[in-house]
Amino acid sequence: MWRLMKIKKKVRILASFMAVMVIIVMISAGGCENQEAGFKKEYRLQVTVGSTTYWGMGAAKFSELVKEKTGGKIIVKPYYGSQLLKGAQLNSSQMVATGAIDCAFESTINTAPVIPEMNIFSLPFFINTFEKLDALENNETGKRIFTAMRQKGLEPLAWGENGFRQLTNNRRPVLVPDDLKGLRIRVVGSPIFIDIFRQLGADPISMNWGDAVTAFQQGTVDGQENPAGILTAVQIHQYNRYGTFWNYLADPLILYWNKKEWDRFPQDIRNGIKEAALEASIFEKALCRAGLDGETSLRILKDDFNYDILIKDPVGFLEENGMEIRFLDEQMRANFQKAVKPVFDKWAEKIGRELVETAKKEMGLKGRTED
Ligand code: X2X
Repeated sequence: MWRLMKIKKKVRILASFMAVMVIIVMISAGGCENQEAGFKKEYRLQVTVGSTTYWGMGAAKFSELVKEKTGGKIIVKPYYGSQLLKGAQLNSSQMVATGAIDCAFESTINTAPVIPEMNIFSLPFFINTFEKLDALENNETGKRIFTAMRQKGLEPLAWGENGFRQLTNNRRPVLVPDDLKGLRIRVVGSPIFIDIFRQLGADPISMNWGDAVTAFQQGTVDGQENPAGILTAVQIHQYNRYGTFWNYLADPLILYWNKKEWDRFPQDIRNGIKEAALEASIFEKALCRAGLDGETSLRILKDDFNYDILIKDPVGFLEENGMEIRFLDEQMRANFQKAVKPVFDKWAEKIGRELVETAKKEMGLKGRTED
């Protein structure tokens, strides 16, 4: 009798142990994979900046559209503020290339460590209008960059935009190169940025974006350079009074995916994600250009996305908040261009003269030189 009870107890313990094991196996299977087709429960999207920036809003749009266009099979979750990289934005492309992160909505500046060709957008005083930028993205220059990405394990899906980068500071108006002398300017830790600002006589301080915002707040730098959409989102007028809108270089974004993972997706899933990327990037670009390209982007937002953007005139917004914004005319731009020419030449060499020449042709600069 005693023996029988002992056996029954053992069986009960064993049965509950097995039940727990079955539950654990079921949870972990459901937790990692969408069982039906072997998809992950979530694909992680690296985003450098916060969710309230246009760039961040573009990431959210992409996530929403991917879910819709893949019938809920693929869930992309944006991780803002470079959380997945503990702030180290320049590691982004390497992490996606190795598959540690699935995908990114990333600046060409932050992707340049893996794809040096992307420095073409950071050549100082080279690309300065939306038309020229579009011409590069949509032609041979853009194709060559996409090919280089595939060779390094990154599948490009669509061009987005951060915008033309503008200078702000809390010391004085910057209208000629000499005005930059001695100014402590926060820049991204990408070497071309250090070169440009050193050449212009400033004191460039490289730091990640997360630290940069703290540096503005604490006044440990005199200024920074970023596009209008970031400046309004971060309320730069609270820290910097002077703005120089000089379109000194372009900062496109690219939505990209780890190539190995991308190649394993079935065709219908790839089509769905690609469509989502193209649509989200049209929306995101229009947010970044709104009020800076006449009526064009404001109309796209209203007519195609039924979206009423809050800040319809970013320059006016910064001025209303106390900033003094200056635009550089052709002659003033030419002065900076001349001052920074050694850096242009050094980096044109690194990028590859041929690609730079292709870009010049595509921008209609044929027969003219940059200096
Ligand atoms: O760090 C910056 O300045 C930012 C947010 O613009 C980029 O990621 C390039």
